[in-house]
Amino acid sequence: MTTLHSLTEEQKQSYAKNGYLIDLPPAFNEAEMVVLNEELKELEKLLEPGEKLLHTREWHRESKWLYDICANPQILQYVEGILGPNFYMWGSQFFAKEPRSKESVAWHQDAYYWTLAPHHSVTVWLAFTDVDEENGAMRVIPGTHDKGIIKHRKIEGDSVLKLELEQGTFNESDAVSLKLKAGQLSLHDDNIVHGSPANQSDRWRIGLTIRYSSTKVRSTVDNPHFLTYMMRGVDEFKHNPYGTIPTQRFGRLPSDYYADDKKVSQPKK
Ligand SMILES: O=C(O)CCC(=O)C(=O)O
Repeated sequence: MTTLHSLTEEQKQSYAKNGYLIDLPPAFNEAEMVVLNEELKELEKLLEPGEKLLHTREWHRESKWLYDICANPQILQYVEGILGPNFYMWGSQFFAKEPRSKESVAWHQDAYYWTLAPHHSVTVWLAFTDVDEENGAMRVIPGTHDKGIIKHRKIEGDSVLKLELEQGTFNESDAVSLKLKAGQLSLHDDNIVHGSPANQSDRWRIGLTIRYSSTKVRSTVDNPHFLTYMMRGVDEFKHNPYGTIPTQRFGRLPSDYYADDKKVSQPKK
């Protein structure tokens, strides 16, 4: 059995100060990433016409392959360094940009979208391809995670998210690009200001986001779509309902699963 890497005190302090962390030993090696990228094609076969990888939100509920990635021991070891011993996973979604895609992700804070309290959630962004400035790596504004929630406004255009932070509410020149090799991951706080530009390269840019929260975090609305999976420790609070671990290797949620999103305010991106 391979030894798991834990976050060092220095790394924990850096996360607390900046709201994100990179430069960690990879969760998956090169050979494993080749296999995972092949297997991803099986998941893609389940997409319906007009859908893309972004539409895989929460498919870990129907796909054991995806669930197992979310429950990967090395990933959980890093998350434990941020959230402590008791936490669950509730969200997953691919963010992919094909070569030369104009699609961007507008500057935003995850917590603006999510009806969760208190503030103690972390996202793992697992690189399926190498990501850098040219192919549209995620960018963060260090230190914005502890400045509270900023107002967002509705937008149209090339961003896959239709809300963005109002101009002048943060300093874009402070942005840091989260450059990763396939198999590496970044961690980011749900309040940090982040987004990503278009893919200007001839390469794909694919990442899997996985959302984890401390067991003290609960959904602040009655939301049938919010299902949690204990990943480590004990659930002392039992605030949230549990999901069922899937048995089939590749499966998907129905395409109309989130059709009533407008009725229930709920974690969504
Ligand atoms: O992959 C991206 O560009 C954006 C992902 C994102 O917004 C997130 O993980 O919260």
